[in-house]
Amino acid sequence: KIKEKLEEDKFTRKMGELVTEKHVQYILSVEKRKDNFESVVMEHLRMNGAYWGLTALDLLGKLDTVDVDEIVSWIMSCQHESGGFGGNVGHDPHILYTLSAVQVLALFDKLDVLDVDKVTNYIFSLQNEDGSFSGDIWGEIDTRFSYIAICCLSILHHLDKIYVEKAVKYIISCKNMDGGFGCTPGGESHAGQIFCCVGALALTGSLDLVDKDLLGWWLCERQVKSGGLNGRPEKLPDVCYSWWVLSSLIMIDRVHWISKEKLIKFILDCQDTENGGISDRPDDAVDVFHTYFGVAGLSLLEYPGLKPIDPAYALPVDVVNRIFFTK
Ligand code: GRG
Ligand code: ZN
Repeated sequence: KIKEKLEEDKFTRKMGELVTEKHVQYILSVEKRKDNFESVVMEHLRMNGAYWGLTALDLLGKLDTVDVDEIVSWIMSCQHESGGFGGNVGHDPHILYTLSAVQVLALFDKLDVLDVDKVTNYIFSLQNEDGSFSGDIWGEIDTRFSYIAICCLSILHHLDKIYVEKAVKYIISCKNMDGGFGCTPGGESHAGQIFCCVGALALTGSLDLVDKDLLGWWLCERQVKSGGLNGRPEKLPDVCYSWWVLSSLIMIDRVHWISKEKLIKFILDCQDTENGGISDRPDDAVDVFHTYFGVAGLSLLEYPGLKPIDPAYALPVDVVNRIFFTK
């Protein structure tokens, strides 16, 4: 028994552990602080920040510590007459913030405050002739926006609003020889874009169009010596790829091709164990983005005490179940 206990202690010391309460405090404090450097830089991304912070809180089991009505009314005041949402009050609408707004409303079971036709018409207005999506009226095209359109419409039960077949065809036109995907046809494979393309294909039931062994091989090669994952060959590991790479590996059923234990250790090593928060790499400064993706990665790795997250919707599994099985 004593020997067993010693072994267990050695393991915990080696692995460290998730300082849940510190992360909850860190996320809540970032939400309140409006005058620090991070908040100033993040001002235009507030809607995305709200999704990262609140989803992390939910995974940590602490969503009940925030004021739901205040957040919901702030979200609705970010909606533009076109139906899309801006990053903050008075900002121009963009598909990026529209997904975050819909996801946060889903977290709180408040999707019924939306005028669904208005939001879905906005998304449809961004689909181009070749099936691709622009991010806003200025026209930038990227497979990120294809994922967002499909994820958003799927949450709202309105995939029928767009040309799904054309959308899938465009995503496949961004597939590369290495099995990965880029942001437009011919664009270099990048783990972030791979998440978007694999996620969109998963949500439209088109994963049979992916060469799972070839892509799985590219994705599992992202794990470096420290256990962390990078986003492309020869790049440094970064906690956020624990989401982009890992969720993709799960969707194509190849997650057993990396070492889960080493990745858990890498993420735990990126915590600020004193003040809370998770950084991109050990000893860097923490931020909400990496705190969310660290926690979400640990959730995908089935770390004890965390709610499970859905790899395609990037929402807690219980939220996704509520969307599809209760109404
Ligand atoms: C709901 C989770 C969720 C996402 C919404 C916005 C979006 C859809 C997806 C973004 C996908 C993406 C492109 C992620 C990559 C972000 C990132 C870390 C980019 C950094 O790229 P580089 O080239 O860094 O600057 P590296 O790591 O290659 O050195
Ligand atoms: Zn990162």
